[in-house]
Amino acid sequence: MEDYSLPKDGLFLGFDSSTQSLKATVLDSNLNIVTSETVHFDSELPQYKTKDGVYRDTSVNGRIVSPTLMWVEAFDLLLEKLTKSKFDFKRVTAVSGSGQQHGSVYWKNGSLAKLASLNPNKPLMEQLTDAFSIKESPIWMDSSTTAQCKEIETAVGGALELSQLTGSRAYERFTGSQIRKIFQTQPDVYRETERISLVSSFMASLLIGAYASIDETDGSGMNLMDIRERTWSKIALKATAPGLEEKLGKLAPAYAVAGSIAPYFVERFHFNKNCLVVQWSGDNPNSLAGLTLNTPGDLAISLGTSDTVFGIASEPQPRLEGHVLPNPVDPKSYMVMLVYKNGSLTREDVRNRCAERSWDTFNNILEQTPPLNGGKLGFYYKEHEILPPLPVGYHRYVLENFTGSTLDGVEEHEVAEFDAPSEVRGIIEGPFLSMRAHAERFGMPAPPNRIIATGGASANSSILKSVASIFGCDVYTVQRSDSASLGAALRAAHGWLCNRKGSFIPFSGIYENKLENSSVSCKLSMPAGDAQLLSKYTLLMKKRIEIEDCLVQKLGRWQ
Ligand code: 5FX
Repeated sequence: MEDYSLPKDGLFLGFDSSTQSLKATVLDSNLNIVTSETVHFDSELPQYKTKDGVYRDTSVNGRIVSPTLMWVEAFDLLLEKLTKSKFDFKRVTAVSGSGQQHGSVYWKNGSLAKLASLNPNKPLMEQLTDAFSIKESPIWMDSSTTAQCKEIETAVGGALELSQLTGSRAYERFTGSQIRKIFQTQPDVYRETERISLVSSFMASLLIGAYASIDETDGSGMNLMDIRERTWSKIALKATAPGLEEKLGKLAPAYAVAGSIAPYFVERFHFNKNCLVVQWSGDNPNSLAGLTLNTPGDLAISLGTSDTVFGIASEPQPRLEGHVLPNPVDPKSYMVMLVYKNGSLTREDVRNRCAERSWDTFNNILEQTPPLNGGKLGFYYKEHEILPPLPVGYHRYVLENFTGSTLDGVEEHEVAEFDAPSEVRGIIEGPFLSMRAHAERFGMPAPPNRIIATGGASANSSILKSVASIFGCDVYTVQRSDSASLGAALRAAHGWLCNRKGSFIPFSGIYENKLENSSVSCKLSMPAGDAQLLSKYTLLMKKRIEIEDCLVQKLGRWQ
């Protein structure tokens, strides 16, 4: 019997550097949460003047960035908050973290030296003001690189070829096209950059006082990594920008140790000098770990700023839609994922317009409107959507003669508006029908074994009821909606164990016998809806995807 025990008094610290906030979650050796803390960018760092953590540049179509230094200052503030709450940093055995995927940071020539000699008497922000060649990091919401995406796909032989090579076709938010745009439009800045980090490896770099590797899982969100070999792809590098491999550094598995904690943190916050920093990874991969997803057929739906659907696959076939990533907690399998840009901010828009800005009112309306919405289908894109690739705009259709038993004779016509109750149901049913349709097209099992819901909106049982009816399976929730930082804390423990053993150990090793009573257990929240309703939703979904395909033909960014 292997010994997978964690040090009895040890703590495992997981961060989550997300679009709107920076969070920390701390687990003890029984995997119970001992403390958590958050810094909300807009309200706690108002000097950066972000809205939802970002700048939407109205002068350039689709450019969305965040100030890199804000992330550094948020880190200073979060650690100060933990200090004020008398958090005992000495007990932290290992740290890891989660970063919003795809966002990139550009370190100016000479910054490694700065990182390696941080003065513990000063905050990080003061010492890194001048460390970045680009002050505003492009993030996952950006959609300004359509031209570069096309160039990259053409150079590697087409969209499907790129997807088979890197796990995804070219996407505007993926780091490769972002880097290419910088190389093309600001060649001097590109030349002055000695290292390009992802948000995840950037934050890990701060903790180790040196450049941390990009982990293989988050690395697959760049259109630059060969998904099977887990190495930088020469063809993709060449298609993106010259001299890039050197600026990216090496890749590392997500369970590897990035380094020991830098003296800066030992002296300033009294971390133990033996505290290990485990590779940081992307937010969705960390959520997969935090939800303890381990069976193919389990599906996770994360309802946050972006909505994502993900699961595990052993032999995935990358396609034109969706993404394949290495599984962050199992080197043999993969993670498959669908991403929607219009998540919580778009739901809030409808709530504000149609439900008196109140979730209670919204839920009452949702409960009182009939499933299938009388054949009304809404497509709500407050932001340029990723899946499908459609521009900003709301489209509403009414299906004539829709009874739910056949699509024969069912015709749709577009309308300018829905009444408020139909709009409320429309913003819930529409996106979930789309998720189900794309998940099935991508080869995810239908119906899933079960769905584990996470993210802010997973606390809303009226919404979960629709999920259970539309997907036709039981929906589970976790006690905490911050699965990304929780997953990071679990990965910190896992990475520490792998390091002790000197090789990879199964992720389940860390939670064996502990899952039931720990903070990471999940519970059944909503049983599957009835079978008759499910078959009606199946027809509605088919109609929806037909209309969606027409919208893409007419308005899609790739046309
Ligand atoms: C994943 O591909 C995405 O673009 C988003 O889910 C971001 O990771 C959100 F942070």
